[in-house]
Amino acid sequence: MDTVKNTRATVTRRSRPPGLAVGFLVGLLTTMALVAVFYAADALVGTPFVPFDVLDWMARNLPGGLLTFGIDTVVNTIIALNLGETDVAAKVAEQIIGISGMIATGVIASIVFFYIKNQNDEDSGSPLPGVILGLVVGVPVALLSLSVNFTALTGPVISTAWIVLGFLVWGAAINWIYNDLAAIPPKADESDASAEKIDRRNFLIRVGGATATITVVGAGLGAILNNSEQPSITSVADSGAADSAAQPPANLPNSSAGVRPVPGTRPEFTPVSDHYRIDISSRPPVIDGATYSLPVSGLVDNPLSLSLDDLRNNYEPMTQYITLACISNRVGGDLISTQKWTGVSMQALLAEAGLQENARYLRIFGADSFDETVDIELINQDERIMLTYAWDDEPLPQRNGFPLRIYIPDRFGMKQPKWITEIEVVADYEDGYWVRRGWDKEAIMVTTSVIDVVAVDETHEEDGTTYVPIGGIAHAGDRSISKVEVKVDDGEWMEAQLRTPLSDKTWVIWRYEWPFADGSHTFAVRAVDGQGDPQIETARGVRPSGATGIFSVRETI
Ligand SMILES: Nc1nc2c(c(=O)[nH]1)N[C@H]1C(S)=C(S)[C@@H](COP(=O)(O)O)O[C@H]1N2
Ligand SMILES: [Mo]
Repeated sequence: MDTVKNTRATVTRRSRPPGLAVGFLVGLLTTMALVAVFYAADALVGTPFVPFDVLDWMARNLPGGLLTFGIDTVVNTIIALNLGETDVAAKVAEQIIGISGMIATGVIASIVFFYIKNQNDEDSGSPLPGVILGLVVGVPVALLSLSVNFTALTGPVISTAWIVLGFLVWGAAINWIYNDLAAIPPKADESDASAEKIDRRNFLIRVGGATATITVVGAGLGAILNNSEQPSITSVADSGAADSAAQPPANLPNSSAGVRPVPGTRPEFTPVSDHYRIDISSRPPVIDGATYSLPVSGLVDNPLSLSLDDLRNNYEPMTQYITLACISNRVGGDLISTQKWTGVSMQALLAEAGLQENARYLRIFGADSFDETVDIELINQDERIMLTYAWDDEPLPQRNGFPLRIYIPDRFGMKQPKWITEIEVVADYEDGYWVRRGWDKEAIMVTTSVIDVVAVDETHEEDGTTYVPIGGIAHAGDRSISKVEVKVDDGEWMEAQLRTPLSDKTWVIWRYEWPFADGSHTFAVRAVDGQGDPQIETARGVRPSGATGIFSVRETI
């Protein structure tokens, strides 16, 4: 046995070692196969899908600025390429980044491995270097997955073992491929030099075929399983809400409002399934509502443990029409939606828990390791702050925070945790998840207005003039909207009509009848909030306090 190995080693030394380009190729092929196997196993039995964990770990641990830069780049690309809704496309893009990141890691590790093996010609073809490669990459990745993954169905031991095993096989395969490549016997004369090349090439083609088969079968299997599972996941989560989603509720509080939305304006009430979704994880947490209970602990006289039924039955329900927006929403962006929220006033909950004298803040934790801090003073002043359990009279959808999320008027979404698992009453302030990453501590909603449509199909005549209705929304947190004005080209700012909104916390639908003139025009809009403060006209990016600036659109009519 020893003799054989030595012979191979001797041969290896004399042969030209496989180049780093081959290391690249082998890394690419084997890592893609590994990703596919992880993907299929995830779909099959719910083991962690490593690339998403790596991404989620990066999201939580990279400096906030860097991460935001990454997200911004993705969102910019989506907007530039018109790839559809920002939230959906951003999630897909994040997942692609995660998968590419894992493949890049595997490729780099493989190149380094080829390099080290090439330097070290005493190597005997033993499996040990492959094991080392697998452990060096696999163990850190397994630990990282352990620290962020909360959606795997397998427990920590099996999950970790599975990831390490996957990387061990991957490392062993790279090592084996290297050794076989290096051992392909050199031929003495010139004409055979090309024969060697062909041998190696043939070998690589076989390796390529094998890994490609694993990749395609794994990815295909995973995709089929995931697709067939999708409906059951959403039906558990949305539990019937989807049915009512297509139609807005019949009895909206402003159904008698005189000013009608211009056709083409976004729906005044966002169907539940169309509500935007932004959160820090590749996959939203899944929480079992039947066994769920919410601990309210810390500086309280009566620590609480509240089931969903407790919240629904033992407290006065409170319903509010609310427009929620993400602080990352651009001027005119789609990360803003309007829903009917139902829950329990935080004032009632805190009264029941009995605050101790030094109680100042609530630390609120989400199942995805998200957290925020709410000032108790703010709650004392504002009974509208509520623990929300329903949207549109149905349990919260899974992706929007089932079973519980908080509502805080006038604040961007980043201040309002979803999937709440714990509320702790504390004495000292602590920055929340996005605040620690450089975003605004208060995150007060910025006054904004948008043109949704210049309705050239809806013209009407009056006294010989043709009017084109222009429509859109304006929003200012809970400050309501007192005025919207539209400007065409270099004309005057002209006042639009305001439709009675669903509530003083929702956006306002507006319309303006524009005396038609053909050609190419620029339409702009601006709003004033209910306190008389005009929206900020200076263009400013989303970070750290939300985007400002005038929305405008150019149209040729
Ligand atoms: N637990 C948790 N809560 C969260 C987040 C999150 O990532 N995790 N994201 C926040 C942000 S940034 C926004 S904009 C809103 C979005 O709520 P939605 O997805 O229901 O629209 O949730 C907030 N609450
Ligand atoms: Mo957000």
